[in-house]
Amino acid sequence: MSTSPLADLPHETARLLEEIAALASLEQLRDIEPSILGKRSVLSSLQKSLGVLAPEDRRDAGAQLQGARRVVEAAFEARRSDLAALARAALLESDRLELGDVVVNAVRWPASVGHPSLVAVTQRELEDVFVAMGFTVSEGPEVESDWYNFEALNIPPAHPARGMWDTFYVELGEPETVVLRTHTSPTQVHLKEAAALHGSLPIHAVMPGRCFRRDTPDARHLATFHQIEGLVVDRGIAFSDLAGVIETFTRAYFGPDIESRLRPAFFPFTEPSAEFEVTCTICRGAGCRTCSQTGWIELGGCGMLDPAVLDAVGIDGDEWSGFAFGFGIDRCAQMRHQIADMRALIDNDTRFLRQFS
Ligand code: FA5
Repeated sequence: MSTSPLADLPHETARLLEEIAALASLEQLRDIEPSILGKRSVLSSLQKSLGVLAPEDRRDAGAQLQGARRVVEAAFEARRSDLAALARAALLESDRLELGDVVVNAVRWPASVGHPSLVAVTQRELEDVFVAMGFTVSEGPEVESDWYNFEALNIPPAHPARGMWDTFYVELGEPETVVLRTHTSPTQVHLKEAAALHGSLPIHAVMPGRCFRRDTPDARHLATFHQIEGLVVDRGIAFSDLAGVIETFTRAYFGPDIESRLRPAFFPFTEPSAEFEVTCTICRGAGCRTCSQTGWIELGGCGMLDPAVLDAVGIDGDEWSGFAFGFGIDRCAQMRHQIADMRALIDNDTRFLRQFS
């Protein structure tokens, strides 16, 4: 008489249960899973061996094997959750703080209540400078549609100039139609639209706010930073008006010792366009790591409004003209306070922060 293929099943089941009980970590459990429950496991090869049985014996043997498999699977899952609980407990234990790990300072009075960040202070100072020059202050949304951030600024989809702004997209609506604004320029669009709608031209406004770019942080860049946008829409505005505003701003904010210059540049929404630079205050123009050895730091872009961006919001470009600018607030703070690396602004090192309280 031939022996049943399942003669060893009780013994094999007991062996598997012992093996499972002996598992000491989730890694071991993961490693051993294929040999206990997988295609090459003892249980699977026993399953294959049932083919030699007569059909009426095969059903009983199949049920017996299924029963054994369920026991092994249940033991395996129970061990998995025990080991997971042990791993969690070990992690909590290793993270536990001992009394000596925490230094509790007796509260001294008056307790420190913190202070506005250097960037917030700088933003207020810049607003003050422009308000003194007759500008109003407006704010716009940080999440924008593609139209406000790009299209209304003369940057249609797939335009190569989009490469100038490495954009974070928000998962809303059609793919790549909602963005975290890459600059404050979309706020100009909101202002121009509202003025066209309400017939409230001219505009002399600045618009500060937070911007976002997929820029790798370095000595002069952060992924979340701040700009202050300027917009003038009026009759008979010339480039000399723009240059005059920038010159007045530089003297008011940085004082007479800082040299500034405008260099020709390209922005799709202004023509002509320029970059506004100041002497690097870290090296006083000699060249250093902060200014990439150039002696100059770019603070912003500016230019005369392209008539196409006035048309886009329904303002008659024959009657109205103007200029716009966008300065980095963090950059202004960096140059004014000679901060060699902009990342210090977000490191939260209290020794650094305390200097600006
Ligand atoms: C612009 O963003 C244009 N919107 C400026 C503009 C407005 C031009 C109106 C013409 C008319 P740009 O990408 O060069 O341009 O940025 C302007 C300034 O923002 C930079 O000079 C810099 O001071 C600041 N800036 C830009 N990217 C970063 C960043 N990743 N981190 C910190 N500051 C930044």
